Amino acid sequence: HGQEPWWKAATFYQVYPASFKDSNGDGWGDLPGLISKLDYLDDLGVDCVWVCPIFESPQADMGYDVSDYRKIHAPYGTLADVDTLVRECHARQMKVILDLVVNHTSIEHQWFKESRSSKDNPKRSWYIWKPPRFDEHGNRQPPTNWRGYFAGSTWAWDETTSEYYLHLYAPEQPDLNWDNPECRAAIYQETMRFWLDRGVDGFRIDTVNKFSKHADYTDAPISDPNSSLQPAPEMWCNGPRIHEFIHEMNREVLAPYSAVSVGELSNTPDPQSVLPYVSAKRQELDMVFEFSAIRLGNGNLFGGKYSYQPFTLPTLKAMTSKWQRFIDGTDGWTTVFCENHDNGRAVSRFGDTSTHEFWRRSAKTLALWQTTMTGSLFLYQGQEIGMTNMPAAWGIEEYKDIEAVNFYNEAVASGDQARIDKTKHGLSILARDHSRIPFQWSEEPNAGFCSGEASPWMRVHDDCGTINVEAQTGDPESILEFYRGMLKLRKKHRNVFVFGRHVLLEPEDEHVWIYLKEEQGGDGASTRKRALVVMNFSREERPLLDVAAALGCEGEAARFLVGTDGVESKISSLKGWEGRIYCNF
Ligand code: TEU
Repeated sequence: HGQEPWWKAATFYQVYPASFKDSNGDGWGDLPGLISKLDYLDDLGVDCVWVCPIFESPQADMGYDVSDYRKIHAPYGTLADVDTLVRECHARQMKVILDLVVNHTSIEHQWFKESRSSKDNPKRSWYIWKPPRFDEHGNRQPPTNWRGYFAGSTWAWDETTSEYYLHLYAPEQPDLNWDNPECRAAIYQETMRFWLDRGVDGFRIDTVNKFSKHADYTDAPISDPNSSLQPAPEMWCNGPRIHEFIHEMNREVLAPYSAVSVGELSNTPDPQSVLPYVSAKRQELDMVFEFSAIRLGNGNLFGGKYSYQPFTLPTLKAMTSKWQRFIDGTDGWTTVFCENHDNGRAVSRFGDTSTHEFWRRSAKTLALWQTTMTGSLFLYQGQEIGMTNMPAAWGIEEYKDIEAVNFYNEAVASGDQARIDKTKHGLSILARDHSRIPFQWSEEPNAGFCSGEASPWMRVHDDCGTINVEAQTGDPESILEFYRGMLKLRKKHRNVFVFGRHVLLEPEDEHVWIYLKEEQGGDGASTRKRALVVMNFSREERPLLDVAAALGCEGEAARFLVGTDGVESKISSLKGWEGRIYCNF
């Protein structure tokens, strides 16, 4: 795979800048803080840093509401700090990508201020405006019955011109109208070329499949008879012109700069609809995040999101395999991840935090899972030390995210205690807040995230005295050192782990997860390199299958490669939450 682009075998690391490292004692992470930790990321084995939105923003949705794409939100630092970040990353042979949020802007963006000022403003059609409807009593109603992602209607009434504007997320996040060519040109120029000219290497593109809306703006079918608002993702996901827009963006900006692109693509469970985005010959995106596996446990889309749905290991395996295999035999590419800033912590959701020992073992097994999968690997800050969800004992006031707050308030407004309890329970597992609390650097006050005198913008985890970078550095048993080793191993055997074919074995086993990774091409099936990944996703000891037979080789040739317990275990059973890799090379 010598000719493969750099981003395929790369390890990406997502930084949530508000919570990574505060350098000036205001309790809010910043760019100088991030820069001071680049050696840490370099030592871990990171090749590319993805920084979540740092642009000027009123922070209605943590910077996913941008009021000026060419300015930095002051608490993060300055443009000069971004230049330093780019330089310091490149000096370490690391790349850096920014978050591109162009489905919507903030209501404070100049474009929107102009657009809302009058119906004949030149930027009026840069956003999506519609007249009201009226019910039989003559009451004003929004143009459609659509429910937005953060609860409530997707339409906000604007007095100035007596029309509604569309917002799929918060009312503070009006949707841009991609059908307007001047608007698209401004996006390419001001939000993309501006940063590429400053040396950034590409973008994670927010909500990339929602730029083209279905033009008819009709009501969504009733799926929730108890509500006047209905989920309507089919009205705005993968719309009629989406591939035209993404291809244009590629031709206009991404390709000329050789910029890497990873699109965030939700509500698209059908592989046939995902492939066109990532098929190389179509020249759209390099790769996308698909969320079926990471969304397990979420209730149905929209209103029911925080009604927790337990799931089994076979379901997780099936989801994983589906999205490992969907590029087989195509020219597409995929991503590997189990955490981000929009989901609860993986060890709390897919692992076991009931005891210290199970926490450590299961976090390492999750590491084994992630680092042996096909695609570009994305780690989320804190995953490498096994950071967990916020403690169950914390009150609802510790949840700061607009989505969590709105869903909770909606439940409270219903007056239905069962619904309130259900929502609280769901939030305790799934809320976006869990991944947004301060990073745990050390056992110092405020976990070393900010100075002891400062008050961090979110509460620091009670467990930061034991779960932190300092405690794990150099400890051969630690999650952090395990990640470090696995990231090296993944690259060393990239033909197997990064580029190999994934084959699921024993799909119905409720406790043990087993898959083969097989090098593609080569001289023939018998000499092809193969690895067998076996992971016990339960607390109890489980029998190990016949490894040599599963690898398709004679007993002598099956070799132990690595395991979560470190040294080779001769025991023919797996301890609770133990994982191992065997191979034929
Ligand atoms: O998220 C887009 C999105 O649709 C979901 O994945 C999101 O997590 C939400 O919880 C759905 O209920 C992206 C960003 O990752 C997210 O942080 C932003 O809030 C959102 O876009 C709006 O910009």
